[in-house]
Amino acid sequence: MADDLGFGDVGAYGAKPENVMTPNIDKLAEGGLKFTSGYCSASTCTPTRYSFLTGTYAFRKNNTGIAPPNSPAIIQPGTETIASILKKAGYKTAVVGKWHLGLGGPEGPNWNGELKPGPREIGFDFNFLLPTTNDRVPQVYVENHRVRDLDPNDPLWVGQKKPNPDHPTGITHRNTLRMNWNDGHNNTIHNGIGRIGFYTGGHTARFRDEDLADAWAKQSNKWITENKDEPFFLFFSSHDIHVPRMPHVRFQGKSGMSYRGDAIVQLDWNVGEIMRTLDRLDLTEKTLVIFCSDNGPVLDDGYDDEANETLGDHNPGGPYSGGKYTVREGGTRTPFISYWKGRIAPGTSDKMVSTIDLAASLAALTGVNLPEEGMLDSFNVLSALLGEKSAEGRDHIVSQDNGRRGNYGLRVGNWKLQRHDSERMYNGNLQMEAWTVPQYTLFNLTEDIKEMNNVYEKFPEVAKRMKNQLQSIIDNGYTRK
Ligand code: NG6
Ligand code: CA
Repeated sequence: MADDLGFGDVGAYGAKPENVMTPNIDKLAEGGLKFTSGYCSASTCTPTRYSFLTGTYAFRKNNTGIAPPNSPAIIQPGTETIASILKKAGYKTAVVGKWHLGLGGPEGPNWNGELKPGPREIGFDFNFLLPTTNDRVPQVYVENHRVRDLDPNDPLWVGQKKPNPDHPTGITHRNTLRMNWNDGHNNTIHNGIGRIGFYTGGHTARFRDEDLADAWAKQSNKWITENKDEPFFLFFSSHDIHVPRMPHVRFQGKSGMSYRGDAIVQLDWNVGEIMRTLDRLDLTEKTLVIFCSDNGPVLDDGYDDEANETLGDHNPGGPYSGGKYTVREGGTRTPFISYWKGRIAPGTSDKMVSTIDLAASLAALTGVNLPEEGMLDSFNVLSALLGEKSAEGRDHIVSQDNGRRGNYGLRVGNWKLQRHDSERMYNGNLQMEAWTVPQYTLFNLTEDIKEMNNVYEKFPEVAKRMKNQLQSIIDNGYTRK
């Protein structure tokens, strides 16, 4: 799962080689099934990841907006997840990379002690994590229940307020930054970059932004190798191409764009590393690989990294409008590829599938029953993922932007309803401006792929039907039959 990667950000989905090259991801698309209606469930990170793991839409649960640095665990122990399901089927399970779903009990993470509950309490045998996002503090790895390489004599403190009046911040020490901020990201400075939130201590545990991708490759390759003789499930959760975009020096300047493009090259390398490991272990024909993203693209996400200025003719959202934070197609329709050498015939699929469906689909693949009380919105789209003749995708998909009182999108066939409950609505230009719209808008994607022409008044029957459908999806509390 990539982070903030848009529909048009990879070669197989239309990115031009002079802007960015993604040979490893393209290889998956060429040798596997490239979905044109592959979705994630939200246009921000935490709700998509919540739904991906639990198989339930995040808007059903309070408090599933973008998680802050000291967020307690959002998914409670005892909740069935894609990992616990696969564990039941005898799989070894791991998550490597960005978590952003909180750690610890109601009081939040105990950074110097045991960080639980966390992934291990909801079905993962092993975790090696970046706790939230790398623009949020702290810059440390969490390996199983502990911060890795933490020196007990230099305890790690994480908080929302300045720990002391002299604590250097992105405001007081702005001239020392190597990447300037333009919105938020002006609290504690680490590695020359201002962050969201404050922290002190834990110096031996801190990493450099430039080394994240290498750490993910090392840990996932090691874990795959250790578990090669058993069935395994790896949730590989790259931080690329989220801000701060600070790729390793060997990837800097490797795209025709700024660090946003270089981070895509780095992500592609990470994908290649995993595929090379599978090849080396002779596992490629025994492994289903899914490539996806957690939300659509954003250019300027709070740092001056020239993503806008160097964009040229690159289209991060492909043909779609909107992106991260929006309920337009660009917010949740992303690259989505299923690859299984020898099992999935290469091709393109227009079946509607979502990251939220992976739980039910992998349960079907491994012969596990879904819990009666959970995975309320996960559909078994295995036949579509495998590209079988009888393939069935979804007949509808709901998207959301962030927390509970936010905005929704509902796609049924080629009709798209948007519902705006929040006062703030981001516009379609990947800019973070407030935009006022009617509460409901309706679009015909067949002739209006960019959702520009509101036909809500013109098609009152469709509008009414979809409005009611969305309302009952919310009220019923589930969509899985
Ligand atoms: C926003 C941050 C943005 C990003 C986002 C979460 C500011 C001004 N913006 O609040 O930079 O971190 O949260 O992104 O601080 S996500 O992909 O994890 O949802
Ligand atoms: Ca994201």
